[in-house]
Amino acid sequence: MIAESIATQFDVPGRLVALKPIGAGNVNDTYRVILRTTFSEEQFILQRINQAVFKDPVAVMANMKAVTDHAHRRIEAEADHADRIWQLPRVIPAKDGKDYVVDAKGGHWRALSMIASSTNYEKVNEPEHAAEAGRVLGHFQRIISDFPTDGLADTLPGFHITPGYLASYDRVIATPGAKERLQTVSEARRLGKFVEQRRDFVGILENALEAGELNLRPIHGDPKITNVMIDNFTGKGTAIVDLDTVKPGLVHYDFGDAVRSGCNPAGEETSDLSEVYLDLDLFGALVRGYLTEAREFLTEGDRKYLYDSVRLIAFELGLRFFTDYLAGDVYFKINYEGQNLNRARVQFALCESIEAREGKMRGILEKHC
Ligand code: GN1
Ligand code: MG
Repeated sequence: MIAESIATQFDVPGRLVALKPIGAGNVNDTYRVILRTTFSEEQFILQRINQAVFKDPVAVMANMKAVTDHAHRRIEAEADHADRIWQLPRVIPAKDGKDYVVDAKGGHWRALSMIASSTNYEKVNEPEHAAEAGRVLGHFQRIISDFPTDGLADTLPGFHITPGYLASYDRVIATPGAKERLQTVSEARRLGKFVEQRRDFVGILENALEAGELNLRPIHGDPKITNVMIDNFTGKGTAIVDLDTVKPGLVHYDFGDAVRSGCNPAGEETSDLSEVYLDLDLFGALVRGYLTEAREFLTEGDRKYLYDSVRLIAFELGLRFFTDYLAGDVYFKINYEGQNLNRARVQFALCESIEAREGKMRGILEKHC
């Protein structure tokens, strides 16, 4: 098996004893690798970068290496005053010194250190979990906030630029395959109307950026709840993982993504839309945790757009799933036919729930900001 021969090319001592696929993630292939020597066991994460999505995997690794080196230095420098041990994956070099291994087909693989004694969750039910998710995101953004954005490549052009996703949607709905799905599937037509009613809203963050109200900063890009590691012993957040979308962007993309994934108790994959809503208790807790760290670097302009970012990122992800369903599932991996349509239904239902709670959410933000 190809993953096994790749796993042994990284600079980790011991003999390979097992390699377990981890189902997580809609984009990359991920494995847990276990190696043993006479007296010790080493584990690490092995991933094949999806090159249909990340066209320049070498730049992805350069961003990841530069940002994690910087973040590890900041974590060390602050360690004596921290209320916990913060962790962050480390890029494990290959035996030839590179940060990746290339297989015979040109596929790029990387090895990352594991986060000790911790668990990630698909869903959030407890306000304290939401607070920790907010804290972990705020902490990560804070320790990378002084990393210069011109030191980072744009590894995924158009990522989180909602008007660009709307333009792709428009291209896709004009294709014969999409037309057929829209004709035959009534739920697809309903979602199509949902999109039409929100066309004017999609430019809200990009317009603010262009007007100089917001600024680009290094961001995580994908701080969904499954990427937040919770310490098994203390219950506190200890790390954020999945760093391949770290690049210049708006901190709002991150905040919106953390809220849309961390404050919907039903998670992303439910098929029961009646369970999907934005829980205000979870939201209050997440905002509290986030601002503990983010208060220090958020500007007046940033604060003004926090609510909109939540509505927008739920809408955007729904639009991305819906477009992919109509395009024939070419981007997000699926386990059953119609999964991307269902994922879109969930995010759009969440978006409606966010719209219905606008006043209350703005109130909570004002209280904490
Ligand atoms: C993808 O692969 P994964 O699960 O880490 C996607 C995110 C979405 C997320 C939704 C590069 O992330 O933008 O929010 O699915 N990543 C990319 O589950 O498109
Ligand atoms: Mg990801």
